Amino acid sequence: MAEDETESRRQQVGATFAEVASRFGPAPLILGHFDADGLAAAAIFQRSLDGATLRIVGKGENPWSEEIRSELRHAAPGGLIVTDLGVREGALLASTPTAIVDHHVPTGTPGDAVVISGHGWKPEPTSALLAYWCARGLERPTTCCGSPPLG
Ligand SMILES: [Mn+2]
Repeated sequence: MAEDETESRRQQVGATFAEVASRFGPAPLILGHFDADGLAAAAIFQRSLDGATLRIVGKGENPWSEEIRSELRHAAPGGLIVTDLGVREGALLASTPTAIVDHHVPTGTPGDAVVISGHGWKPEPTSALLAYWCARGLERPTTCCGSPPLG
């Protein structure tokens, strides 16, 4: 892929995520896959969002299962980020701003969640790279001299 196309995708990912994050209430919840990519993505999101909590989704678990949906209803987070866990059919948690950040083959439409998917891009980004681009989208401009938090 040409360099300028990657740059435009990076900016688009950052802007899309910033829009969802602007609708989050306090204590957003991050759901992340337990593998290396999912953990890295989840760590980047947790570092970039004040007050965010983290729930690692383990082997055999699936966010779209009734078990985890029930857990989400009880947790009632101010927002939801679901990363490296696929894109499946149906809303995960009603009336909660949700970002799904992933690179696997999508198999459905997750309600009105905002989907940031790198699937099919060449080169295909990891979830952690997408998370990094999302975090960059939240950075405030620095007035002087400082390094950006995730620069
Ligand atoms: Mn994974």
